[in-house]
Amino acid sequence: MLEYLPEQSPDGILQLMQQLRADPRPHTVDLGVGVYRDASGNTPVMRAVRQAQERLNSTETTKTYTALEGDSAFLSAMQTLVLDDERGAHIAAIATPGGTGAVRLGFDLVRMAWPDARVFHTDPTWANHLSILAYLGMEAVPFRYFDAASHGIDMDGMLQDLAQLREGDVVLLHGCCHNPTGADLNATGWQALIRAINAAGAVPMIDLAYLGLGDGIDADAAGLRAVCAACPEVLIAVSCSKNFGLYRERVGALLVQAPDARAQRLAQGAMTHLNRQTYSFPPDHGARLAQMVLDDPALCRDWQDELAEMRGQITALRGALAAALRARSNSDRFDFITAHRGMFSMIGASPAQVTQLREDHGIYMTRDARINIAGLGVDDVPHLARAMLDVGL
Ligand code: PLP
Ligand code: TYF
Repeated sequence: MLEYLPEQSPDGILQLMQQLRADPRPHTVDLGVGVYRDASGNTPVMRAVRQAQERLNSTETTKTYTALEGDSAFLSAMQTLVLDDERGAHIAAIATPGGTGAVRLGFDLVRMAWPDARVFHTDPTWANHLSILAYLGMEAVPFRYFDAASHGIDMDGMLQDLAQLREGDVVLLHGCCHNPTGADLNATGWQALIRAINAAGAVPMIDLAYLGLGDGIDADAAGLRAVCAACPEVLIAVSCSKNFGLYRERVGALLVQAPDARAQRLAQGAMTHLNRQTYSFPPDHGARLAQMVLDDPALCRDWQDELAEMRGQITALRGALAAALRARSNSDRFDFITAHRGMFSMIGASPAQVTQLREDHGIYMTRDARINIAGLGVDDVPHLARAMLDVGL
């Protein structure tokens, strides 16, 4: 039977990493995969996470199964972190393996509830959103979002395209730190989006993979909290990979806001069922570490401090790169880099320029010219600025 399997196209981001590892040049710059790196190029275990891990090691008495929906203390901690509200909203929640698990099961839930739902997504969006939707046989509809000329958001185009929404369609949004563009909605943009969604009776689904890496936890969550205040039903796919540095532990959660107690019960039942059908119990070790950090005031403060340091380093690199480009180009046409948020910016290079940056300058980025700002060492900034102008940007 195996010979009947279709060939799969590889993940472009991970393929790029392999290509970089095979590059014999002594100095290369890895701006590919979205992983935070500190000034010495290291992706650290965060201090509070390490402490929680030591505490867990010495106090853990069992590894027996948790619950199908995941550990309840973890789910409460996620809900408090993300929503921070006292509205008594009806929230159903499951722990998932990473944010990707939450995205996947979120789509599954939509399909169970409303088989004809179309998923409207920003153009562009994270490639895995599209491959998961294709795998599930769900219809993906792009809507205009990124304006290549201004490197900001095409509000008029976005609202025109969202006028096509029908009841039961889903609008997939990035909570903050848009991947791949770096362009986020402002408060006015979120309100316009909410009006378009509610006018159609559509359902927002928010992918939240970079909470705290833009402007801070509350600022980064403001858009999605406004959505939750205004829309009866909301799906939120949370990842703890980047903001807790827990990448390989696979920590995430799917939070679903329901309009009433009955819908909450149905959603909780379906979500628990999806965990059971997919892998039974979600992984617990990393989730417990995140929960211990969030529930211990001292650890939580230290985590927030370290997260602020990470965010500060990204902001500083954005400022340094924009300044270097401003000086070299004698123009402000690269200032958009400081307006973007999170790890990524799309710098507008053509595929040919992306190739030239790699071949002539050893600078690796994805084909869509997305750079991971956190991949830059301080010494790489002038090199990148020079190379960008050299290839004609
Ligand atoms: N969504 C987006 C937009 C991402 O960039 C990522 C990646 O890191 C994820 C979801 C999920 O990541 P993970 O499954 O590693 O938690
Ligand atoms: O976009 C990124 O680089 C991150 C990390 O299949 C990632 O989201 C990349 C590829 C992938 C899963 C995660």
